Amino acid sequence: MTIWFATGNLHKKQELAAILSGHIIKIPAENGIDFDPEETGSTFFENALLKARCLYRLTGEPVIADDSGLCVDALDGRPGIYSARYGSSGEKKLDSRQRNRLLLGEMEGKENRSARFVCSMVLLLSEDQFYAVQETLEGEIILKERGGGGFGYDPILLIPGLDRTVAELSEEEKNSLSHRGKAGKAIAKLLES
Ligand code: ITT
Repeated sequence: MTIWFATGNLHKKQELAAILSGHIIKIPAENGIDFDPEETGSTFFENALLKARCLYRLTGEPVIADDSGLCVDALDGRPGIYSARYGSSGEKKLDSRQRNRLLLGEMEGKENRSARFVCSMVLLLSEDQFYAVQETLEGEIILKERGGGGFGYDPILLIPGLDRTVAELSEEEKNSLSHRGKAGKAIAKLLES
């Protein structure tokens, strides 16, 4: 099946394409579609549905959308749905490394290091027919970045049972336990049924 993925994030595309390997995953940027909807929702789910609907209106074909982020307990769940924009304002845009440094700075001296990645994923089959799943990957904010794999906040989330950060996992290992991997597998099952 050919499915659109409502994302501009190539890392997300690579991860999801590995899970939905029996399907063709198309993204707007690789198909000449200008796609950058304003994420105005107040939850991961609202933003995922908003992105899915926006691309469905442009393509008229089944769409998957993912809204995800890092929720840190000691920061009352921040950066949460604002993870991609954390520390940015107006012209000032931070890259991943700068965002990680900013977050480690905010976490200085905090005893409670618990945090999780959250991924809300929507499979939209037509304007009013969709399936939604939300998954997490539990971990702890490490003191200093570690690892060169993955993307975004992966170098600062430690998986305590493995004593490795998400950036120290192979792509297969990350997909086997990550928020996006688990959500993607649930969507894959739906597509098979
Ligand atoms: P799209 O909206 O185009 O899909 P995006 O990167 O802006 O791409 P989000 O709005 O969902 O996606 O923001 C998610 C941010 O949360 C992302 O930019 C990363 O900073 C972070 N994030 C999400 N999943 C992650 C993962 O698996 N590993 C590391 N960081 C992740």
